[in-house]
Amino acid sequence: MPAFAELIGSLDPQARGPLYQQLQQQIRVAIQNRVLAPDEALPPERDMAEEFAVSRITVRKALDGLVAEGLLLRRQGAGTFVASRVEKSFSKLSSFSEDMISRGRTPRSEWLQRTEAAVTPEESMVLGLSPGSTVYRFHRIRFADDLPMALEYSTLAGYALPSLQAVGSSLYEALEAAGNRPTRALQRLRAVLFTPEQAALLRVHPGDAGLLIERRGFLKDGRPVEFTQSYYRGDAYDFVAELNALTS
Ligand code: 16G
Repeated sequence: MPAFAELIGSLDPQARGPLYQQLQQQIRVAIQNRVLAPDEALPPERDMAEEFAVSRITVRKALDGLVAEGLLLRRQGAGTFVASRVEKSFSKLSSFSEDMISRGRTPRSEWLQRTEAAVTPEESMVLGLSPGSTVYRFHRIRFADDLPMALEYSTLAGYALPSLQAVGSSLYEALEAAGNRPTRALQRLRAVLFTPEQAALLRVHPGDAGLLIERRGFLKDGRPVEFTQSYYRGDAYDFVAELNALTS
């Protein structure tokens, strides 16, 4: 295996700008060009410091920035790895938690809002509920390990859950326990640019690209149960769909 500095190129002490930025840029380019592959481990910080003839503080600063950008991940006790994009199938009605667990990532959420309220006119149209019905609203930042992946704004028909507290870490787990997990869904997808507020929550830059996916989930008997707007980081997800030829 070639030395890391050989792989990504050594630093130029004559170049302008701080060394940590140079190192950062070289790692960034190596990730973009797949010289460093998804899930690949980086050498320990002290080895990198030695190889590039810089201090460990410089290495740490360079890596910290790339971790914050979502290009690298730190796993407790295991080291620093190149983050992989998550490939999500468009034909499976899976939950965020299931998607992450099946890829060896640990799902986690931070609550932005969790409320029980009377349905708004818009929600009543989308969920087919009569005015005055109860809905539950769950607004979350969704993380894979420590990386924010998506903002999710879900509205659930009140009949589908026993209470607001029934939802722990997974919405679909709670719906399944209540016998109300959707069995069919309609989705639409559109490109968005993140607002400053969204960007701050997802640790990206305002104006960065994202994907808005709206899902309307239905029960077996046809009743709509879920309406969710998910704003996924454009740099974290690949959506994959299998297409069949038209049959005449
Ligand atoms: C996914 C679904 C979302 C659902 C959530 C439940 C898409 C585009 N959206 O993010 O509609 O509410 O999973 O996840 O896939 P949970 O069970 O982990 O809370």
